[in-house]
Amino acid sequence: TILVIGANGQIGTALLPRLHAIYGLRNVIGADLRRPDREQGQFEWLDATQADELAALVRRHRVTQIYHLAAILSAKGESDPIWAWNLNMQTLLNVLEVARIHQIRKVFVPSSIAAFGDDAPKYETPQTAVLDPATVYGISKVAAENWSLYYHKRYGLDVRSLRFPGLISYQSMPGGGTTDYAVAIFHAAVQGKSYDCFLAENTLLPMMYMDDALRATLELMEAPESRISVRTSYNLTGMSFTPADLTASIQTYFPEFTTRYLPDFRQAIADSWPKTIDDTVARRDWGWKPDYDLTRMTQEMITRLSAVYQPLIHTS
Ligand code: VAH
Repeated sequence: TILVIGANGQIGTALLPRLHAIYGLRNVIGADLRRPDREQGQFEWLDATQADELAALVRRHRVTQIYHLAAILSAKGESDPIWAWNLNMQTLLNVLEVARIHQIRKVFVPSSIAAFGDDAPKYETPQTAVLDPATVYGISKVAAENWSLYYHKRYGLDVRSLRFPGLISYQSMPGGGTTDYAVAIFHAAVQGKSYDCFLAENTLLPMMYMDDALRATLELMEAPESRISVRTSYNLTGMSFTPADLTASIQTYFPEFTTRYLPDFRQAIADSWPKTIDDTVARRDWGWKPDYDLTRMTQEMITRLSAVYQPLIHTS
């Protein structure tokens, strides 16, 4: 059985249907502390900070793989650093320890470009760099990378990881991420509203459409263990763009659409991150290649969200 912890988060919500298609509804368990917006297969309430609850669920469902997708993101984490650190780290350590004890075959633990700080090159940020993250979220991701490496080297645990860039998706509402402006902007545009962006118009950030992120995750998890040379976390990217680039792309569909730029505390978080990522190692080790560029992502997001917001045409 495949267990998805954080099933109701941005990645979890989009990943579940993919796992159902591959493994079948009966072999996938979604677990979360938050209510699902809509039911997607088997669901279990789980507080992953409680090791005994996690162990009991793993035993009850004979779990063989774990996707650990629960975490407090960068912007939200800054509101209560110790709480965010404790939640991100306690859940991670519980996952690694339960996986070791129950001989879980494979574990996926996402990292983020938030693991990089000002001591890493901003352009074509390399796989190996000094990691001095500016946020609690980033600190917890660097710690997670090192704990994952430790459990692999000491116990042979097959734990795999990707440093996701900003992820854009239509399946869930924008959350506490610094890159979530790139999701919220589409919700505004398809409703005919303008958008107040919390980042400056020229803020260049690495981004990826969710379909690419899900495919990268599954391709990494299906790669032969002999191909995996990175046990902290692989650099990965789809594209890089600025809020101005994204606004211009949206305006090809909604010419009247406008964005106002009102940077807030999240600007400093974004400025500490890479602007473009070098993901050569992922391409070399397991054949990574993105499918979505800004044009294709914009088309997909507008099509999908228009269907959500388009009031049903009443025939009566
Ligand atoms: C965030 N979406 O903004 C997440 C991600 C690189 C960004 O880590 O916190």
